[in-house]
Amino acid sequence: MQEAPVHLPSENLSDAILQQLKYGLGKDAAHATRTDWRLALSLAIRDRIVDPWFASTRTTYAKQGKRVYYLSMEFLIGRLLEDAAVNLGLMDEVTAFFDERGLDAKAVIADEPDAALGNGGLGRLAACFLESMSSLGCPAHGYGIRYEHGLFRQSFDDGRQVEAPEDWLSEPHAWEFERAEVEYRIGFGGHVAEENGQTRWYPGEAVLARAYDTPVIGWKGAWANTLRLWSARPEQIFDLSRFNAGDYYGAAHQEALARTISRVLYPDDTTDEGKRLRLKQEYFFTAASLHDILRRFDSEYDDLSLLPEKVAIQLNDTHPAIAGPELIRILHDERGLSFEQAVEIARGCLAYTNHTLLPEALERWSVGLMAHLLPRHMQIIERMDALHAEAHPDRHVRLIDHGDVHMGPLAFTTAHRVNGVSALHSELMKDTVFAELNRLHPGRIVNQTNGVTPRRWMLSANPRLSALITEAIGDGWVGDLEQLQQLEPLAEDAGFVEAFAKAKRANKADLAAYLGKEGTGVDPDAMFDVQIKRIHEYKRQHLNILQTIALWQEMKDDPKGDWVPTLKIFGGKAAPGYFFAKDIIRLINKVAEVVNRDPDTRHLLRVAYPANYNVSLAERLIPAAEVSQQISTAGKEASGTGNMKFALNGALTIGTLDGANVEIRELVGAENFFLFGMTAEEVVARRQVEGHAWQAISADPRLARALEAIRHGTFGHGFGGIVDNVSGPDYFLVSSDFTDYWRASRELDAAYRDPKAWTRKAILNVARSGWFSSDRTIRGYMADIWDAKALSVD
Ligand code: T68
Repeated sequence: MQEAPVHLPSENLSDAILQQLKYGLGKDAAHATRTDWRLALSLAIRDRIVDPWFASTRTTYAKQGKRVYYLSMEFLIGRLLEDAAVNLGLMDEVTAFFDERGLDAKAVIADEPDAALGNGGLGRLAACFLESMSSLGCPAHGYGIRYEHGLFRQSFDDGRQVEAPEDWLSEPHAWEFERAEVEYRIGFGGHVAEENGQTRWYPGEAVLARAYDTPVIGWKGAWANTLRLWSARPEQIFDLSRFNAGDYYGAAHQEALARTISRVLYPDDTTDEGKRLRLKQEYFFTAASLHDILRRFDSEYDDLSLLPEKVAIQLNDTHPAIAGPELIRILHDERGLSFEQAVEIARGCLAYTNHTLLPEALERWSVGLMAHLLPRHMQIIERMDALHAEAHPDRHVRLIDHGDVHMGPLAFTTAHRVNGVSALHSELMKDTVFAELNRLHPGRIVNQTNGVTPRRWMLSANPRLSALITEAIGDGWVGDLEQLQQLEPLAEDAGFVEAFAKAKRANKADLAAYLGKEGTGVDPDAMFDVQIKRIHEYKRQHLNILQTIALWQEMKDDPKGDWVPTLKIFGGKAAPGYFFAKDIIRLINKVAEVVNRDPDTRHLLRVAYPANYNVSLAERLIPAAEVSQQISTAGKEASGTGNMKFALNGALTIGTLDGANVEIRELVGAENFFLFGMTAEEVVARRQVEGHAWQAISADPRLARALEAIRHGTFGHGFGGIVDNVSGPDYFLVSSDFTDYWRASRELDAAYRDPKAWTRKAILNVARSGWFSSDRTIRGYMADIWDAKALSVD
């Protein structure tokens, strides 16, 4: 934790940085390290956020605005310094300051640890939403957990993923303010008693949740919201009597146990193991957030029926779904409302976003565990289940089924709106997992297609293209991304086409230099083809690597052929317990080893897999990408947001009709998108075909040969599981989609051979991607779900 600055911040940024270095950090400029400079800069910039932050809070109180609370287990915020400097318009001054001292501003900014408090898309979406809510002036708080260790650090050992703990808090964290006075007691276990007709829960143990606030400044610094993260602490620091008796371990036991709750981010993006601790984490941050929300509400209003008018609580997936029973418990048990009133008010406040239809990722908790950890909540869930069954006697939806509490249906029934994250996904929700609930509650499911913040994913990440766009159409696009449409006519302007291609080429050269340092020699003129995301069978990195093997084999047959030199880039982590995904990682690395050193083809094909993919690496890769791989089995990727970042940065997508790919293709135009593969409906039908994988392999000699090479050990051994899977059950239809994927890939190569036509397509992708701004998404939530109004500081 950083001490508060002791001096008033200087108006002049240079002076402010020097003041912070001296008085905030106690360092002399002559001896400052890069980290000292980074911290001094961060503190100087943080000082500039405080006034707009206070002003935003005062405005919300004064105007009695409705507040939005975004509850999320994950906020994948990455680095904060550049976001803040960019949004405050300070980047030029920052660069000049370090230039003058012979220091590289970029390196200073890159010194910040990447806050990886999330696994993937869900956590990054929450971070983009925070930024957009601030940029739009939507009064909001993000609530989550201050994990001591974020997502594990990935390295490779002989191609295998190795996980090491991540340690972002080992250095001082310049952005947060610890709020020692904001602390809530969070109980677990114990028993429930009836007293004078009132039900009371007496927890058997408790921890304290302490608040840490990070201000989130919006575009042009006009508004700032708060990200409040909870850290777990013991009620009693340590047991002095045990300590004095020489039992040092025993004395520290309680503390260690309590702190475990906010120790690590759960490293899975599909399944939930480690049940007990995970459920504790979920209740811990949800309960602390609700206490905080109600405390703030009570300070302004004294009529609980106003809650839905003044408070919107968004549940980011079901991880905070215990908010329903907890809010009902507080309103009914502690505040004396009738159960029905409590349910109605809670539902008026709550809304739930679903991010997956994968059955294994839908949360459920055993009744035994729930009753043990949260006995009163279990009773409330039983009562809600009974009420729901009573209201709809001929229906089968149960909140409790086969001894499990189903968090999806629980969230659904305690929310007034439920949303999917792309048009296709929202429709599939109505047809599949929530079909019956949708019939019972028509109109409750709405769609809000995801978006990404243009400040980070264009303005900061791609300064070259940003400058070019601003030169062409002015800078209005940063706050209103649909203005990119004005670029359309420039796709026919030879000068602009050339400048655009030059910017992309320079971004590629930067990335080539970076990857070169990482050990992969790279030709910046090759086609940069990128697949970055969590490693998962449904995302089908194995389809991509199979096609890469087949391509390599054909190149070897005919090295003088008219091939497009290609660099295949992969990035992503696998859940530590997901062994199939880890095999895919090792296969990619082994293919890279073989292909990259093959003298016949190394001028034609390279494979790069930089380790430890994270937000900062994405910011390097996306601006340099020319091809965006979005190849999930149709019906499985809820939306995707990487797909939007690529299109916005002028990469052309090769993809299936899945998630937001559908909307991207509609907007950028079918002729500027390389479509392949089965539709979601065809996927369902294909699975019914007996021996579908074998049929596909028999019909495609390229696929058969690629699989044969793997089986015969061309890339080492231990890949039988992958080969057996894609030639046997092949649930994700890798084999059945292979032939069409090959066709689309070669069409893409053909298109790449005409650089001007390719660049035109790339420009049209940029010009037509404005709709994918998270500003648009947040406006949708404000209008359709939260009924919240934007405010501005007068
Ligand atoms: C992603 N989900 C979707 N989940 O897969 C992606 N899950 O299509 C979508 O674009 C994105 O959400 C945003 O809507 C996830 O990222 C998780 O990370 C996750 C984490 C823990 C448990 C389950």
